[in-house]
Amino acid sequence: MVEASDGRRIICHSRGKKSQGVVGDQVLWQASQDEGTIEKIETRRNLFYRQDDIRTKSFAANLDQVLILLAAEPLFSSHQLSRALIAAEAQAITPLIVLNKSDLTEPFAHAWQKLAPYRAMGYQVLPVSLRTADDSARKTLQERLAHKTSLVLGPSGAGKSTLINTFVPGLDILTGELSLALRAGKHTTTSTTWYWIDESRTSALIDSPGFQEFGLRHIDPMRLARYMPDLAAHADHCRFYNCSHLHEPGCAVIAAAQTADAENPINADRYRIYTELFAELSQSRY
Ligand SMILES: Nc1nc2c(ncn2[C@@H]2O[C@H](COP(=O)(O)OP(=O)(O)O)[C@@H](O)[C@H]2O)c(=O)[nH]1
Ligand SMILES: [Mg+2]
Ligand SMILES: [Zn+2]
Repeated sequence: MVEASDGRRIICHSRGKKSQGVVGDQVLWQASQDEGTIEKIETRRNLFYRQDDIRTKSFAANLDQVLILLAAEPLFSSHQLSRALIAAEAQAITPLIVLNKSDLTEPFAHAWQKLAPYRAMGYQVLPVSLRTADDSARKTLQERLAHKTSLVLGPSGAGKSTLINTFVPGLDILTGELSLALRAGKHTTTSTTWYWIDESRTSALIDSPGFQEFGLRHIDPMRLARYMPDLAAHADHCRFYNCSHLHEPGCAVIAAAQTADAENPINADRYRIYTELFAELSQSRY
């Protein structure tokens, strides 16, 4: 689907057999009766994708930020969150973490605390309650989305559909569809959709499934630490320039992970995530 400069949307076919275009691409296209042909895909500013053992799955191109939507309930996984953050860092795309369901007081306090290491390593975390009238938080979020293209990622039940409904006037997509889909034994949607959230069409949200299996096979394990800001802050001080931060003597990352009260400590959970990912990414290299 191509959107023309006047806002019309046209079904377009690619020249080759396989479609190379992804959501967010800028293309040159040519009309042919009521449909069209994609002639050229312009050079991408960035491409956000995941990769498992067999395939590469592109989420979207030309992004300004990745909005990682988490919720107080169901409680998010730090491992999954870290994977998404690493993928964003690897493409130099700014992540924005949004923690939804602040109306659920106790679970929210717990989730907020669980995000403390992420705030300490420099990530912004915005608290919101998308379902209730939480106008100031919503306004802050709206400001952060203005004049940007944001890819929305998050586990099922976090409130992605609610977010889109909140910001897209007149839209009413199904929320809470996970439980329904599971009951019917169906898979949830696999398509990626672009939504303008303002009339001037300068701010967009991209809704995309795929947070659950976030393959990072494209990342060299020896570069992993530099995509984890809490580890990266120490990695320059290791004795060896090619330190894996797993067992080397004089490793500043291990030292920081072992010192609970250091100025920039590495949370035990995060170091464990690092070692798990390092093992996973080393294994899958040929
Ligand atoms: N308590 C509470 N529930 C919410 C909030 N936002 C969304 N929900 C509910 O959480 C469930 C999952 O939301 P949905 O938007 O479908 O999540 P998705 O799976 O990420 O698309 C739905 O029942 C929503 O009504 C919120 O701010 N507070
Ligand atoms: Mg949904
Ligand atoms: Zn080291």
